[in-house]
Amino acid sequence: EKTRKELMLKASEIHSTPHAKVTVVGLGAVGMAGTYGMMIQGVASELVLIEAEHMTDKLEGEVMDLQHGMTFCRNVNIVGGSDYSKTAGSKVCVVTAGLRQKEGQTRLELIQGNAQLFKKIIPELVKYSPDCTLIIVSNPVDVLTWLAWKISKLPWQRVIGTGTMLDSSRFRYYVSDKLGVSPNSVHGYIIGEHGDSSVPVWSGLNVGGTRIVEANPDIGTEKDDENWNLIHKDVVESAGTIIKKKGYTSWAIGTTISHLVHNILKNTHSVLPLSINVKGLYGIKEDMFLSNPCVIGENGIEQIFKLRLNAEEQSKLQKSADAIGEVMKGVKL
Ligand code: 6V0
Repeated sequence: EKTRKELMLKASEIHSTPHAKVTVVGLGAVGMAGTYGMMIQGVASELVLIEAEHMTDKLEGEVMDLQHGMTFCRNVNIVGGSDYSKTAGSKVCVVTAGLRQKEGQTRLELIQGNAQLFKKIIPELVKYSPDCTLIIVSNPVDVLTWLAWKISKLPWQRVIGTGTMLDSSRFRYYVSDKLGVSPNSVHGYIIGEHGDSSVPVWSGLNVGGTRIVEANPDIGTEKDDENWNLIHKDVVESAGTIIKKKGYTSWAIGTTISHLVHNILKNTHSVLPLSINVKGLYGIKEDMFLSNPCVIGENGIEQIFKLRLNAEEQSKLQKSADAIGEVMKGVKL
């Protein structure tokens, strides 16, 4: 303090109000990759990291390690703890806490343990940041986003699952690799469950202003002698393959989180496939969260695209909704 006074004259009292403040709950592989993405891409001005109490050493180690790189990043303040009062006034809260799949396990099998965790975490987040947008990453993401919406009592537009944003990115990558173009020049969506029953919308896949189905009418079907449908198989199996090889997935979901939070804080109105309440869409009658392309902005979901699905896509989407519905039935609110 003495040295500071020697160096500088105080010109005003500092009243800090939260600006682009983002909370991340759960500092495992996914939470850390998302945090690191946001830090190096200059997405947030304040990052608050929350871990379970028995993980204090891990939390403090991670926070210190990130802080020591702040010199080379755009301005961001990073703090951590297990006390939710630190999260007050967050614009976006990202939940990545919870169990992850073991080799051979499906995402839907994680529900009981992670639902219990959400009953503790979500009320704390909403208590301190009642105006936040909640982003759910933990699996099974569609069912947990629905649960987070129910627990939080926030408007559904502000409770969003990353859903098939990751699956669609994998899809675009594999298509781009086959065509020799950049992944961000490929426009295509995977919708439905983030998981085994996801639905690739081959009918809308386009590159360079051209729908690929017009060049290959059999694309995505068994009839196609180029087997483009294997791309969707690769997408579905990619988490399992990566988990088998390195134990967990992190970098792609980390950049997904960072990109999504950027689009919310910067109010970009970008179109992203996200897990949202689709009641009333495609003949779905009850509250249910699954992925569909949406327009996203600073207050959450702004518009929902009405995809012109062909009969096969529509029937696959119904099956995906049924798979999610089955798991929802087992969750006690
Ligand atoms: P991990 O590395 O085991 O990390 C989970 C973290 O959550 C651990 O550090 C725990 O200590 C922490 N945690 C547990 N309880 C609490 C609590 N009460 N408060 C705060 N933190 C807590 O798992 P990983 O990071 O690999 O995965 C996290 C979740 O993300 C899992 O459910 C994955 O299945 C899911 N993923 C979702 C993806 C998606 O596309 N939606 C992609 C990848 C993983």
